[in-house]
Amino acid sequence: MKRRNFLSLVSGGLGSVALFSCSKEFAESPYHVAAAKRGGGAGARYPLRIPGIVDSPNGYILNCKNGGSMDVGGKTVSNLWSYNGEYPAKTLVARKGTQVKLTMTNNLPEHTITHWHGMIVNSANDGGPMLEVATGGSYSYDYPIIQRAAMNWYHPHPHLLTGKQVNLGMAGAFIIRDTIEDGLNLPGVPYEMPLILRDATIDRNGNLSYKTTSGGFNGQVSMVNGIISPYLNVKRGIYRFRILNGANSRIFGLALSVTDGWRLIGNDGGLLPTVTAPSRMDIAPAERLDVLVNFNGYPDNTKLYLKDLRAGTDLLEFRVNGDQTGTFLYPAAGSALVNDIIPLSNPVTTRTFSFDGMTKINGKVYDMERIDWQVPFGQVEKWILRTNGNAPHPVHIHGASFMVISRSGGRAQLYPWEGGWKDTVLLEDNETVEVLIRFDAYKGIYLMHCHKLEHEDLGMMANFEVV
Ligand SMILES: [Cu+2]
Repeated sequence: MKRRNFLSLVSGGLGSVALFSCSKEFAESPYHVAAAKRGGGAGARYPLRIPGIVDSPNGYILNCKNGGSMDVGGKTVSNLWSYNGEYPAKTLVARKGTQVKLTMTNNLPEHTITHWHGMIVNSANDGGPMLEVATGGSYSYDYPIIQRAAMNWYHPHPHLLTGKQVNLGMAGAFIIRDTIEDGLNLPGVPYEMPLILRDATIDRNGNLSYKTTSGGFNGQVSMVNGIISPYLNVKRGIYRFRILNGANSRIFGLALSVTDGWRLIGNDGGLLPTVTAPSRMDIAPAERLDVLVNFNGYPDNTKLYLKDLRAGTDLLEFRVNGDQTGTFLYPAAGSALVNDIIPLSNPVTTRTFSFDGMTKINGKVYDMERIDWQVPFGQVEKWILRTNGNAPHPVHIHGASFMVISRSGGRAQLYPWEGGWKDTVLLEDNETVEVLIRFDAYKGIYLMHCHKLEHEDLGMMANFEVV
């Protein structure tokens, strides 16, 4: 089939390309100069975009289209691919126990399908590559929300083209609410918002430039909610930031410019049992953090920063002015938050998965037609994820959340944001990570893959079947 020929062509052709080289095209871009000069909050900043909300999507239409324009902070890119013309796409919000009904229409010049990352849905609603639709087609989704409160997200998941479509602007947040969260007095809108982090390369024509490399896309500027060098006006009080790493490949090392200014309360799978206050949180593609930031006590006109310690940049500037209306939870580090998580234990079966090179799992490149293993419904299993090199590999599993129980080799530890329920876990070089997982919602075909999207598109993905 054509797909296989294309894959072998790509993997053969990329061997000679230097990874992370700065292209000539980019070196000439005015953004490069601006980005290089930025640091310590200097330079022009632009208002953070806060995506609009679609509450209880029922009949909502996600129109996938290309050729849109977007303000990225004082400049406009004109080759956006998007859901309904916006990046980030609308934040969908739905409560546990409700039904979601929406339709994706494909007005892109190539096939696509939309995946609900982190949502526990049956395989017909999961949006994997086997369900992709051609230009002019559509796909209707209809699924119940059966999981706890969390921030998930949606993005394209077609065969071979995921990295490109996400990079050109297709992604949005999906927030699930439930009664446990309701009882915690957490900040809501306008003091709660998604912060979708990513990187991008803007070419000299002012367009988004996506070039795939086997090492992963490495953009030259960072964006928060699609804005380069954003600021956010905040009031003295508590804010709830729902952070998503929406980058193709980049890992962010997040920190605040002040000491002890935040609390980690949740991650991929929702609220955590215990509140922590890590000074730094490294977040890989597709991982989420639920963070409370305390802006109390700062005089008017104070500026604080959300920093990326890996790139040495200030991702987002907070400008404090005035007082918040209402008072919200800001728990002490170490305090208990929720008690609805029942840990998995006593795995019946152990499976080992080796993430090999940049294209394979257990020595195999993805084949849409091949089911690589079967998992009994309702059974607790231990999955051992390992890599020998060519990491990082953020490993994502569809169809169930999992619990990370150990990491050996490499960093040889677990982090506070890896507690509770996860759907994506980072493997750095030489790391072995053990997770416990149980598929107890639906039988059917699901995916496991590297969420470095270039690795995914090159074949570091596998189908399995819950039976
Ligand atoms: Cu990978």
